[in-house]
Amino acid sequence: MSKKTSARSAAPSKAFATAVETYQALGVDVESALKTLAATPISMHCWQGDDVAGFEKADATLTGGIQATGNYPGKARTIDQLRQDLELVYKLLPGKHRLNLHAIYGDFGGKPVDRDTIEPKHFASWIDWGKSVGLHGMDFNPSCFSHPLSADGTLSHPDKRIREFWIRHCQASRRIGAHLGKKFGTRTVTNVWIPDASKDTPFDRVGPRKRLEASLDKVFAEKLNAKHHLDAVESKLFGIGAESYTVGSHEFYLGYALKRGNVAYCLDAGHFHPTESLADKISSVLQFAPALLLHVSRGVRWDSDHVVNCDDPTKAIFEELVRGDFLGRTAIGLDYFDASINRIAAWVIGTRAAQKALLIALLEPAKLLRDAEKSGNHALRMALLEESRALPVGAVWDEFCRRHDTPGGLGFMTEIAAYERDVLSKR
Ligand code: RNT
Ligand code: ZN
Repeated sequence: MSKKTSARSAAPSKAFATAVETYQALGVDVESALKTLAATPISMHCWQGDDVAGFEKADATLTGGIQATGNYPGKARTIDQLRQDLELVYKLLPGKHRLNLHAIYGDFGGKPVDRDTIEPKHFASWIDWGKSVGLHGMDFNPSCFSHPLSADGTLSHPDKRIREFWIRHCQASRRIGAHLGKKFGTRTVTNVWIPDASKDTPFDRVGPRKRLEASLDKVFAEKLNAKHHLDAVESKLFGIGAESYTVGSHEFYLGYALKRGNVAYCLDAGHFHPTESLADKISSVLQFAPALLLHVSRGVRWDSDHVVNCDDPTKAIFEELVRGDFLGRTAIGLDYFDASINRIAAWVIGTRAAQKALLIALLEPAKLLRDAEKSGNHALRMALLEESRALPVGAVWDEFCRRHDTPGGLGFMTEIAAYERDVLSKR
């Protein structure tokens, strides 16, 4: 992208040269790690910019058991504002990335367009904009929430007419996804998540799941070009007002993805019991499913969608992707929405945190760790893992940022503060 403002400093730092030697002594090739990092786009979610409101109408209310808390000033209220914000975000991210759109973010030109009648043309201006800022591509999602017909369920609703409305919406969304993929020449993932669930203990757990399966079969019936398009289904354990039963549970969607064979399974880091490890699920899912979509998120005590940090659970996810050689079969998306801090900082910090977690994983002394484990030397394995925790990754990260003409260290916060002063505070 020719988007960076900061002047690139002429040469790598001394700290980087020392770091390369340190990693080399552990059998780690820093240049190859940087190459893989540069070749791994993150699909950044558009909905961090406006608390999942979208552009169907002003003051949309978010429903479906998901919630953005906080009231930080400056949120994007128009498509132009959201794009202006995103331009700054992409400028502050090293590498080429993707944008993940929800159906409610269409360019509807102020006219009411119901969800079952959305078309590729409503996303034409997004494609033009995305190309103009050099995006790697776009991903897509039907929006089966925040709608009068989604209050009591969508694809599993007992009323056939309501189910069919949402089937049409998901079918339309897949066509838009395939269109985006074709236009960008990279594969678009269209991910289906529905909020269908029950606050209190249901009597019948079977009926809704049968209906959901039948609806999904209709949604996915049309064959789309796999070169441009990949379907995904996202499971969940619980949400607000959805504490007792979720129709599209982990077992349900894992089974469904496997039944179809060409549908990716989406693991969201906030969608499991807080003591479960998302990272541990990756190798099991990819043992059988063709592809994985990740919603990297940070649930704090519940599916709270806090900004992603480079914390232990996040690092563990990326370690698994690298150790298992799964990067080629995994689409990495983010899913969080924090309205309590500067939203642009939330985007940038979270995306950079995911990239840093990937870099740390790519810099593990993998060969030595494998050898230690193979020979049964578990003390050495532990020592190596401990050693890895204090390796000079910061110098490598800064070099990556330098090569991509992006501020290293905390430099990005200076640009965000200036934008807050000049743009956000005037909204
Ligand atoms: C909800 C799911 C879903 C949404 C977005 C907006 O729990 O995680 O992915 O967050 O589609
Ligand atoms: Zn999600």
